[in-house]
Amino acid sequence: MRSEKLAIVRLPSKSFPRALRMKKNLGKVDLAKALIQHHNYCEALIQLGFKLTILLPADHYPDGVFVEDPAIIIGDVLVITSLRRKKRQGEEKLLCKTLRPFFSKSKVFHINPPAYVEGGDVLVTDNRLFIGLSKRTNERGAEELTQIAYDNCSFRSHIFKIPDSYLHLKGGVSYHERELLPSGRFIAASEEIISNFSGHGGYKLVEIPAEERFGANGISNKGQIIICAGRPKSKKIFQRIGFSVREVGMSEFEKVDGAPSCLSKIF
Ligand code: CIR
Repeated sequence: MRSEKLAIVRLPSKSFPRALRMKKNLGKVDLAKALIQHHNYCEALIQLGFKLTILLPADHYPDGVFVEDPAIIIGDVLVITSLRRKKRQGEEKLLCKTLRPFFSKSKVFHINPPAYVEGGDVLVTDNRLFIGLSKRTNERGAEELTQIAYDNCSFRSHIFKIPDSYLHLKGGVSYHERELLPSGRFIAASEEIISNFSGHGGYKLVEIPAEERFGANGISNKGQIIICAGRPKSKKIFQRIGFSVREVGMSEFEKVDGAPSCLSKIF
């Protein structure tokens, strides 16, 4: 096993301001500011101890910076997914070129339409997957992923429908070192899941206030965590449970529904 975890990121491209977005009223994306924020994000990943691979911008894909979505990694298994929105289709192949050499051939799987799964809908814990059914991930995709995870890693999956107001599961819940951190409408679902397998390793549930959009989303390593700047309540909660918190300004990515975990693939 490698001593350092890798983090793959892709630089924002000139076309990034045309990225898909759920809300039109959050203002125009400022590309220069996005590049600075992305740089700061990369610095924070290095501070957390990740070894960084920075990929060139992909002008053809405005959302190509969100490398979390086209692939899912479960231990030594790589799953290349199928992205639901036409504008993003093709990002899978591009990212696969970078990821594939790290995995043995027999451990690489593909999910193909009409099955759809996006990485933002899949929370990988030490021994389980939580899969959100969303506008981007359908039942067929969730079932195919469940089978791959079970056959190759003996992971069980919990599949649940996420609220329509969220793009992806990880917009409302995250997992760090045995703590499951849900917010708002994800709390009840998480409680139910935990109570269903309390005999299987004890996850601790910590609630994140729903009013802080993306407050639950973060990337952690060795006791440190990166979260979006401007989430004072979430920050306090992460500190209370023992994390040293690094805040990164993410405003330009938030405008197009991006949060810290969306911008990297870590393994
Ligand atoms: C999209 O709509 O696909 C992008 N604008 C945002 C993707 C965010 N990705 C993520 O949460 N994993």
